[in-house]
Amino acid sequence: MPPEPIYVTRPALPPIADYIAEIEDIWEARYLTNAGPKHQALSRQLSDYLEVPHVALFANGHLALECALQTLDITGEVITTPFTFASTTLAIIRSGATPVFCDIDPTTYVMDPELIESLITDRTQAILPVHVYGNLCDDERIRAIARKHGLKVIYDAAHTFGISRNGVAAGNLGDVSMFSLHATKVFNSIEGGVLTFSDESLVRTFTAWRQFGQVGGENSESLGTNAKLTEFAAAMGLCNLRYVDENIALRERVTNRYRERLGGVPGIILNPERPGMRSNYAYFPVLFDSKQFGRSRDEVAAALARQDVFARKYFHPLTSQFSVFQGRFPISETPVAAHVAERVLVLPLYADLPLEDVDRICEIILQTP
Ligand code: T4K
Repeated sequence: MPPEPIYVTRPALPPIADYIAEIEDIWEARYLTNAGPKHQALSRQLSDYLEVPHVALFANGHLALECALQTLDITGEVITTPFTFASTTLAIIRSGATPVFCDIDPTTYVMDPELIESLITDRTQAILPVHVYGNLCDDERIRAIARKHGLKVIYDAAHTFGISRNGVAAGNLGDVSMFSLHATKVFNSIEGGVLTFSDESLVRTFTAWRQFGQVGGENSESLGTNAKLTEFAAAMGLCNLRYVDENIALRERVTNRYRERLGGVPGIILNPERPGMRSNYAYFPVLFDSKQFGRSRDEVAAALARQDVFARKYFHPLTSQFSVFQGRFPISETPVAAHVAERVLVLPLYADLPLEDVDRICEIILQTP
């Protein structure tokens, strides 16, 4: 029998008995959505787990990001990164603001803070960096720049569930952070998103936005939308949260195996290990330098695909190069991001990926003709 295909990720699911037990309450309560008991329980548990003062839950991470931008009235320029998933850039533009693309650091792939000030104009209102692959941005520098110029900092923390650095949890960085609870993430509620923040007044603002601008009653106090997390999604979150630490430990095992097999190979560049950081092992990005390794990223990806291993080119193309923008954002303005996007490949990584499969994947990579 040929081996089963291996995808870049495989969602974490709890034992099915856990989920059935959890959703039995929904039949009792007949409360299916609109911030019911499961939603409220998940909010409390996530605020504890993420070690943040406040959370607001959403139907998905993308709408959570749109909520942050729209309720903070960000309609001018937003300094951001093109080395990210579509959502980050689309949220800015769909909210009526203008992205200004900043280049990235060549080793961690997050926004290079040295370059931010040169991009600030009198129209700049916010900085929206991404902790890409769970590599935390230089928040101290970014916040100092933001304070000096009166800007908001909204983090796309979609990849950062459970991460902390020197005891500070990721959700406490910036004014607001967005976590994705999508099926493909370290922790999922099938679909889902979270905003974390310390300003208590935003609880009402965010809650209203996700339900048509209404907080009880029939009046809309803002131009909100419908972005509510259902009780079934919240129930999945409650179940998965019981196993997330175990899953992260299993992901660490897989990550270590990749590091053992691929570390030190000329032309294969791994993300640096992160001292002082509690990691979540969300992604395993690898950069292929074809001059040294002898084969390009695309050749390696094709060799893997021939063996039914589907690694992904996250993030290629850069969001600034999407066809919808019709060349509006020159790639020459972010040369490091352009370089990384041409060479990066994200390898399969999930809690129950057998180590023998990791070995096989590494063999295919190393033997790529
Ligand atoms: N900001 C950043 C930086 C993000 O990375 C994301 C999401 C967001 C914002 C937005 O958050 P959400 O609105 O999504 O909460 C996937 C995810 O759909 C997306 O959530 C994620 N980033 C992105 C990095 O990856 P695709 O288009 O690659 O998904 P797809 O369907 O190709 O899935 C990848 C692989 O996972 C498949 O080959 C098979 C496997 N898979 C996927 C699903 C959905 C399964 O085995 N089971 C499944 O149910 O975007």
